[in-house]
Amino acid sequence: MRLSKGARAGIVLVSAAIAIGLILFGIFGYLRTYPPTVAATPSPTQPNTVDLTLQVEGAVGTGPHPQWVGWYAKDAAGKWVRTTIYQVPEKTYVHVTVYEYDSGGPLRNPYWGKVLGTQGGVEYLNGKPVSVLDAASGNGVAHTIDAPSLGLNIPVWGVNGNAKNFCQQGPCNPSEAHNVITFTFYSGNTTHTYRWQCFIPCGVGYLEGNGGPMAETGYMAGFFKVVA
Ligand SMILES: [Cu+2]
Repeated sequence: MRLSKGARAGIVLVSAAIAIGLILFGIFGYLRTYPPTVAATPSPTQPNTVDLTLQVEGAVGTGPHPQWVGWYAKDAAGKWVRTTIYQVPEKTYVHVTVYEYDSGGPLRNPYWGKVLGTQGGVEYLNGKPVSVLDAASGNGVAHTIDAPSLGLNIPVWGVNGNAKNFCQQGPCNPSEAHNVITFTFYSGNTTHTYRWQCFIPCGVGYLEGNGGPMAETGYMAGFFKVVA
């Protein structure tokens, strides 16, 4: 059977429309779920508390920009997921552990060295409580976790970039040079999505250090989703 010209044109047009629809569905589906959300897990020891475990490194090692600086979060199965979107319950204490593998330096604004918004006004740097970090000395500050609407400013102390076991590519592991920073904050009494970002212009190679990973969710910017 020979199809008429009109019928053939119709088949081509309908096929093209279906193909374009499928491509758009795929693209928007990807954008909706990227990067993924990792939920904090209930603390096995503390009441009304969830645990969130993160790591940050100079090169994430995976994804579209393996050389970019960025964060991972540990999911409920113990797998490291490259993301900056974290889900926590409302009216809950969030106990955060950060494994820090990147080198640091002086801060452009020393105020960012002050710990703000945590239980007791401190963070614990390798087990020791500190309320302010002097980034002009030692390894300096590598990154910060800032969620202004939660009042949170967490300076994260760097490692020596010349260390023999400096982690070159993520996800890193504790046999490589690192600091452990822990702190606890209250998630608040309402459901809300809070933006957070690193205040250190750590996008090396971009204008003033503020482009690239600094401008993209999943690297140096993300969200705390506070849910019911
Ligand atoms: Cu940073």
